[in-house]
Amino acid sequence: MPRTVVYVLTCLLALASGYVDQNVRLDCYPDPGASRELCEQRGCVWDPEIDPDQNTVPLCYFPQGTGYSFDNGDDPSHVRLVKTVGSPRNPFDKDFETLTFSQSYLGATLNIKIFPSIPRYEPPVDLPRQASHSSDKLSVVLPSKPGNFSFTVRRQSTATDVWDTAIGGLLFGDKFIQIATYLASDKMYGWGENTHQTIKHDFSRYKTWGMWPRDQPPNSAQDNSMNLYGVHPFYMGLEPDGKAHGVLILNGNAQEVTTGPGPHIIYRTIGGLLDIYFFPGPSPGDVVQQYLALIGKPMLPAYWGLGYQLCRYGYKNFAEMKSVIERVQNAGIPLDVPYADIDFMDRYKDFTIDWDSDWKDFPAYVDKLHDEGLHLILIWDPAIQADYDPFKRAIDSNAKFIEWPREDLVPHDIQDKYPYAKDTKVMLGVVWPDRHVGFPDFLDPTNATHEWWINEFKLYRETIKFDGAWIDMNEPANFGTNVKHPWYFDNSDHPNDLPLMCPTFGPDADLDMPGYKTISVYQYPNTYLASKTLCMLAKTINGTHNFYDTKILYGWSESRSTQQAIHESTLQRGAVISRSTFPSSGRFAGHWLGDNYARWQDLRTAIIGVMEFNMFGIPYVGADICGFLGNTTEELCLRWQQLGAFHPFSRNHNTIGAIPQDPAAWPDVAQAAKKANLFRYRHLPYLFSLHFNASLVGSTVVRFPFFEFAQDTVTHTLDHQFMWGSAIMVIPVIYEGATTVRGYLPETSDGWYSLYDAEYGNNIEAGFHGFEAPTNYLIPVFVRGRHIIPRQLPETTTTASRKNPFELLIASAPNGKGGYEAFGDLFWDDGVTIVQSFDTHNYYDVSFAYAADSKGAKITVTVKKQASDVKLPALQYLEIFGYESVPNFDTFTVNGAAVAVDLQKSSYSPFTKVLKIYAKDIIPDGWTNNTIFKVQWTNQ
Ligand code: MIG
Repeated sequence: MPRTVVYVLTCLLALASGYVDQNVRLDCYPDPGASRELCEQRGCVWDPEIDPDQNTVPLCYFPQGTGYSFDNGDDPSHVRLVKTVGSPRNPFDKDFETLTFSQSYLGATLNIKIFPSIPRYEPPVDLPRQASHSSDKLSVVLPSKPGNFSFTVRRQSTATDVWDTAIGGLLFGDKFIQIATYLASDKMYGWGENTHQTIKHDFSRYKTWGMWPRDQPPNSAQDNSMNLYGVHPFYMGLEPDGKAHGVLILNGNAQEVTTGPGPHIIYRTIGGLLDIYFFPGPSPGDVVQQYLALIGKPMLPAYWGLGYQLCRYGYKNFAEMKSVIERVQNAGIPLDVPYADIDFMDRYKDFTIDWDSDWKDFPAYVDKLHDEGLHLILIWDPAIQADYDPFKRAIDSNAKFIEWPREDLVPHDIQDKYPYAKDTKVMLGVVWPDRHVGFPDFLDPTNATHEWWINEFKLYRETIKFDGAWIDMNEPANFGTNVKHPWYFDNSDHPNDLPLMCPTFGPDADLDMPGYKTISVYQYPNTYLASKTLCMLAKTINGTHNFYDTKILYGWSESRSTQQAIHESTLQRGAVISRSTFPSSGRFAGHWLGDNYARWQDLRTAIIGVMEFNMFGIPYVGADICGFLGNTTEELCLRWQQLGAFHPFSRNHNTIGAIPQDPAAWPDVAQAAKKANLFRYRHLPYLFSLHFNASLVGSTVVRFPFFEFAQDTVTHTLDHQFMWGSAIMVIPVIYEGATTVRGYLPETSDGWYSLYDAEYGNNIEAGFHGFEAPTNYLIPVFVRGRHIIPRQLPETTTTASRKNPFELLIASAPNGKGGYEAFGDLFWDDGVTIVQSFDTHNYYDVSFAYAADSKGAKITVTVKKQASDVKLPALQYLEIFGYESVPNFDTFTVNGAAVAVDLQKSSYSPFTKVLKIYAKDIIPDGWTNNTIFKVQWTNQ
């Protein structure tokens, strides 16, 4: 037969059989147990050629034409969809026969919704939903002919389709919803919370990522897609020309996303509806700003919250905690926040102290720490033991707990042991305390739960003066759900409390055993949606909702109440970090990346995790320095201290039973940590300004390098270096035994200067380098030209360093007219006052502009906004990189008046081109005399 005939016949056959190319398939059997027979029963196509051990291609896939149809006579803002005749049925639920497709805008943000005619659950997250702005636009394009329904989301300026759902596969049942789309490129970043080995998703294969909060230590040593503590159904895409867009699917149920080589994605959820937001960018920073206009901008942590933090689980006693703090202080390592983990409590009950041990001395010690300018963060688990005062006060004040839906389901063998719970439907579970616990319903709309939680914080603060809160186990975690012999039965520190059992068969198992359970169940042996948590059929929001729908918001809602509790109990800004998060958690809390391992792989994935959470609107984030689980090593801990000094939330934390890993445990680690922390503390005015800006206008603090250099495609796959704002590039050491690190400085006319031990202040060419990185140097750090960084001499607490004189680091860049320039900003406030609103908040907003040429230089300092109750310490020092002429220090003036330069401390090197000018009171304390300060000098 002629080849063309063969080709035509093959195509016809393919159409008839529904054949789909291996690269663009939509899995019809994402659950376990596929076989040809079962596949065909679903109306799907079975591919006998694929070897599942060699290949990730779906064996059983939806035929072409799966989905809904439409009639294009409709109003395009509300299109009626009808299930396509002959389309396979939803394998897991009954499809709604008709759906509505709607589109609208929130400023520049496009919102597409797909939903049936009956009301559907939408997560009650009360988002600010402010209109966004963009120089570009994304529009919806519908097919010109009636028939199979699909839509594209098209960028107006370039006609790039960022989504094209012509791939088909739309399904919509009560507990199984699916949508699939082609993407504009394979450059996709985000989705969470998962461990990503690379910043960019890998589209060379099919891979499914789970999103469902779980008390699950990340495992970085192995390629996996485990669902971790929080859920972030958000990604950023880079188009072929480097333009960026973002997509949020706002859904509150167990969900997952599959990436495939199309490049395409398949998104599945088991509840709610499809509520999809498209952010047009066109820069990555624009996308984040547009995203945060919708979900809310991050909280501003207290200034001390940016100090170094030291924690461990399993201090043997208070004496040990005290001695560790003292040895870290004695080593001269900056330290602001020591913690105690659950060890100090009376049998792990919140709001208690173990008075029968030496922890009785803890509260007095905290007062002493305060006198020294340190602050304290304590841990709270959400679960409250059912037989002590906080629980009784909750019941008495009508606070709500997660409950059984009906009295006849309550297990009385457990309930009746607890007089306060006996006549309630509170769903009792098991966590660290010795006896059963209830889980406060922080979504309770009556406010009684919120008020009770705040009141407990206030009462407790009469005992111990904490300043911030670490909220753990809020997925929420419950031990041993549906397990007859849970792990704690064999634990010497936990009694054998009867575990929580959820209905897994019969009419009450609808929610606990839905048709499709997502990869967050399928990837673990003997697992349910309720594993490690509460039963799906439990009731929340004062009995109106199922835990099946609201579990995702548990950490979010606890964060909201806890931020308020910290504010009301301390009357200060404080800081909260939460293990479980959801879009908009950043408004209330930061995050740590959970129970990582003390392994090099985990150090590497931490770099990625911190950049991702910044993109998710939670910039106050870090990983446990030196690693939590397992024993660290001296070298790993040293490198991690060096890296962690650049993470916004910078905390060394260790698990029970592991060897000590405070930085003073080894002299070399102590030296490295001291050096790295002193660098951090010196640059805190910049780091704080980045946080301030993030809260004020919506931005990131730590950034993927591609945020700044989207046109430089090398940055699109840089996995292990990151930026502080737009100005500082950090290239950490990530391999054992390394004394150099291969790193990349993006191509830019701004130029780069070294900020670390090797070639400090020198101009460094763009491109790949093997940077020197011995353990006694800082890790390689560079400042980008055209930027000005405010800094301060460091001290060993932020309380002290805040009082030191200011400095400006000026990294100059050619201005294109034969001269040089640089710009920067500083935000400053008292560091502790609660930010009710930036309109009324007391803060400094200062901008810096530098200009130089062969004749001389000028720095214009503009105090755009001045706080009335805070004094900005004097500006005394200027350090300029890339200064090309020999200055004449005698000509130094501020606003026309001569100011004496301290010639002992000032210098210029024509070789390194570093100029240092020290003068007492370049700008005196308060920066108050003027709103503009002109600092000038001429050259020789
Ligand atoms: O079941 O409080 O992620 O940071 O040290 C473990 C003890 C409970 C888990 C947290 C970890 C903390 C630990 N907690």
